[in-house]
Amino acid sequence: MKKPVIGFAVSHDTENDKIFVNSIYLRSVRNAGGIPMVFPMELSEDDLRELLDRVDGVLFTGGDDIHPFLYGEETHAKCGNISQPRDSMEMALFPMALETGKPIFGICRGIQLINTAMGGTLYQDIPSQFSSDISIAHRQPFAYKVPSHTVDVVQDTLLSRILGEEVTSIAVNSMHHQAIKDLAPGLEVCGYAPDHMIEAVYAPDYPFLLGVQWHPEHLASFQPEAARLFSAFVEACR
Ligand SMILES: [Mn+2]
Repeated sequence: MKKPVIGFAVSHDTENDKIFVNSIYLRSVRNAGGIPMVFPMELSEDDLRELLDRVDGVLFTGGDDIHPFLYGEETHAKCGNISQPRDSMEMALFPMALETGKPIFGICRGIQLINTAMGGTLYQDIPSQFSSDISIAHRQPFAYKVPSHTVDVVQDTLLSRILGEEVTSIAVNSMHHQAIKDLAPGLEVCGYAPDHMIEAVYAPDYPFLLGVQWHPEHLASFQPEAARLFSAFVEACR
């Protein structure tokens, strides 16, 4: 059987003007049966469309913050670094991919990109903008491969179908200082942290569109739930 090719929207090291992707993302897709292909930035719309034609699905990876102008806000004092070339490439790629109906998977910044591109907003800095009775470390103080908080899986959603309806909670890692504030129209929540932070979203009216706020690529080699996210995505790309 032909293997699905997955197009990767990757990071931009703005200081040295280099693009890069953590190999563990590529490994997770390879282990799930896909062939990863890295998309460059600064492409014309026509070239981006050409490239999109040649892949079976798109994965938006983690990375720097998204420019707050893209969701109609001024830059908060605690907002982090942004990359205009990355932002414009992804903001052009996302609606294009959506038009094709091809599977879309967003991880960390990826879920935030999906929400922004569909018209939602973000907390620019969780510690100063989000409060809850329960204290959850969304920027965990230990290694990525060690889960740090749980996510409640909303039943009868894409996430619950991927994990199996018997799975009501999963342990995830957490390395984000931004998160979804106002959910975009067309998206629904399929996972919440115990402090009610949105940790996973999907689009009920789209074949396969999943965003997760954690980093399953660091868990997929030993946690079946994390591996299942990649295999479900790659399967959807077949
Ligand atoms: Mn989190």
